[in-house]
Amino acid sequence: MTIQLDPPAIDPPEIDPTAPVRQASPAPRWAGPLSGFLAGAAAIATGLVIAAIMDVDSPLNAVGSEFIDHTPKWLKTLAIDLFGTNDKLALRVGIVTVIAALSLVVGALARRRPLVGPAAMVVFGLVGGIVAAGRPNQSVSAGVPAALGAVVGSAVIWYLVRLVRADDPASDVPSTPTRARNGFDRRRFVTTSGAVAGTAIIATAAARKLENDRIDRIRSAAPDTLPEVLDDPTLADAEVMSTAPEVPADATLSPVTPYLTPNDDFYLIDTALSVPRIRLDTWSMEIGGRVNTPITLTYADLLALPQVERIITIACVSNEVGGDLIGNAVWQGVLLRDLLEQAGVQPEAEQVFGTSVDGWTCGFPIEAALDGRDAMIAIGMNGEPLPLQHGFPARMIVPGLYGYVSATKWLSRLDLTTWDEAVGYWIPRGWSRDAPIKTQSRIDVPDRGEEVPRGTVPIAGIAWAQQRGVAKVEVRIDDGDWQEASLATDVTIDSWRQWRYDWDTTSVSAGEHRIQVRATDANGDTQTEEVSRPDPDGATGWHTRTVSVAG
Ligand SMILES: Nc1nc2c(c(=O)[nH]1)N[C@H]1C(S)=C(S)[C@@H](COP(=O)(O)O)O[C@H]1N2
Ligand SMILES: [Mo]
Repeated sequence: MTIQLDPPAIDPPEIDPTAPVRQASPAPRWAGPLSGFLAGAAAIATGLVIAAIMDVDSPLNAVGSEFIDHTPKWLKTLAIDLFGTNDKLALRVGIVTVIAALSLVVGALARRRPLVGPAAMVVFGLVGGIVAAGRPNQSVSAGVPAALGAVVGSAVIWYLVRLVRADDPASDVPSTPTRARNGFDRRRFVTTSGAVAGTAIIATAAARKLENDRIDRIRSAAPDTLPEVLDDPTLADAEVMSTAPEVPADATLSPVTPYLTPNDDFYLIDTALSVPRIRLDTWSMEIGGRVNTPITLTYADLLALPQVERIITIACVSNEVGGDLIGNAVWQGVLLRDLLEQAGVQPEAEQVFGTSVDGWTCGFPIEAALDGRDAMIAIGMNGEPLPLQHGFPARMIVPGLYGYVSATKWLSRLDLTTWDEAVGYWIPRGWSRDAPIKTQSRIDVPDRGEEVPRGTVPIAGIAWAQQRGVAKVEVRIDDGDWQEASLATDVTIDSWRQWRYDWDTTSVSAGEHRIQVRATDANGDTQTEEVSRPDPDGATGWHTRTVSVAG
């Protein structure tokens, strides 16, 4: 016998006609990539703010610095060609773009396979953390910001992707038993995304504020004035005076280039993505290596030593012919030879090897410290304590050598070593070990392509041959005879010399003309016409400018 059950009577569901109709629809295609992007942004912002609080380099900067250290020469040259001295900004933008692109892809993939999201964040965190902890003078704690960034990034991507997947056909997200699937909750996704984006922006702004505070703290630890430079009253010879020679008004002949370069206009070249973490109260530098008695110097020690002032033009080896990676300043500090004499240099020493607080290095021949030139540990620049970007608290300045072999900023150590024992930062990267500054000259006016009037047109600029001195500057128009330019008063052989030539354009043809300049040093050597690139040891060739004479 079969029992037949009556089907139970079911009431038809009550429908509230005023309730909004929720359509069960999957999330739009961009929701996955956006989740990835926001997770990446949250991870980076976390890394920035935690690093700033902990006062360590951010994972982003650490990766950038690592990249700088491993950039092949062709790429560095290309970057400088394309971006000039904005190459660091370009690097930052590049890194952020790559991380953003990867995050978008991760987000898209995570929609199908949710574990990809946190897994990718962990990989980002590991890379950032290991690189940060491995930077010079860093400990494992420098890896913490990246680790926390990975945790936050993982949480964000996991949560957002879960919302995105809510109504995907392939989704394995269980729907709550009490509620039927009601589709992608757009409102919740948008509010959560907005909250993540807003928090990331606030965290980034906070990190930037903390970084600025850090820089202000270093700056405010610096004294307002430099110790006095005192001349020995028994000496009359300007060569051995401690003070710099008075700069006569006629040291300047170029209408656009002051004889002394103001600190704010002075070129800046270094590998540091942020000002190194200087703490003046604990900072000291050591002169060590192959010396009889190593010397440790605090900032107060440096200030207390007899001071000298020297006018020295420093230049970057990367300076192209006609380029502006050169500047002239009054440097104040302590003569290196006096300190080396005190330390007692051992006979095996071949180079003076500088190391900066951030681990950059360079070395120059010991002769350059002892041959009578004024190699110095500088603490002042144009009458002020060294600006932060120029190496505060102390840097090396060696007349006649390009900066990359001599001018260590943010000094930490000077070691007397052999050439084999230590190799400076740029040498394995394709630059010469020995790098005396080459004699060069530059046209500052008229400007490239400028239309010059009929009459007397001043052509002026600078010329330099540090340690030898500039003896002659000549100018020629088109391929005419070389004409001697007038030279400004020679202040010192270690600084540039300005020159000027008055060009009479009354009877030259209208249209384009080519101006060239060349300098001759005090040994009688004229700079070579042969054009060569800055690498490996400085550009050569005559600076040439085309201008046009009014019709
Ligand atoms: N610590 C450190 N010092 C450094 C560098 C650097 O990258 N790091 N660059 C050198 C180079 S290549 C040059 S040309 C000079 C530039 O000095 P400036 O930036 O004060 O003009 O600094 C030198 N000292
Ligand atoms: Mo340089």
